[in-house]
Amino acid sequence: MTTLYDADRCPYCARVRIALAEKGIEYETDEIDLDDRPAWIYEKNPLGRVPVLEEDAFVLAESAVINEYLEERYPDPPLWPADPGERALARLLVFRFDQFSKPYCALRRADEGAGEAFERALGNLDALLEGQAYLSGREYGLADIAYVPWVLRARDRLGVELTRVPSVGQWVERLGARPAIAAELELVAST
Ligand SMILES: N[C@@H](CCC(=O)N[C@@H](CS)C(=O)NCC(=O)O)C(=O)O
Repeated sequence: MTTLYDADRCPYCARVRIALAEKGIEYETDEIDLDDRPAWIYEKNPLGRVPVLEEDAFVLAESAVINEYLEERYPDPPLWPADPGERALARLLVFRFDQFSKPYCALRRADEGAGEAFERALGNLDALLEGQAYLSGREYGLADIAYVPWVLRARDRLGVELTRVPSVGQWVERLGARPAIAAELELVAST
């Protein structure tokens, strides 16, 4: 059995929830209270963070690594582009995710100048999405899954308007048609 140590409000967990749903993998969820974490979670992940994926004795942390694992273990449907160059560029986006998450966290903290910095970060995504339908390239995939949880939370929880980044807005609309993303949208609305 596959178990996901999960937290509804966590966007890193959302990455894994979405990948599991896209691949049609059955799993159990163990919801972790992030404000009162059980001590045993440190046995699963020494950093004490979620998500953690468990399959019998196999335990794996780090959302980007978990999703790479899921892609290799369950190759259908593929969530990386077939073209090596396109795949490398999509991986680069995931690798450099801090450039997006840092301005997002600053915005959540309401740091000075955070609104402008986050607009710039969104603007970078917008420029990319003007030339390609998905962050992963020509097809939807793991780079989209890596970023969309934060974009949904920025829009629906932090009141960030996507009108100034129309390509991002259209990308979110396109993604929202997918059941895996629609389920995440519902979760964001309900938590
Ligand atoms: N790099 C990790 C980050 C995971 C993470 O920061 N999870 C948060 C919840 S959204 C957490 O567990 N926070 C508890 C802590 O940092 O102690 C990943 O990609 O899985």
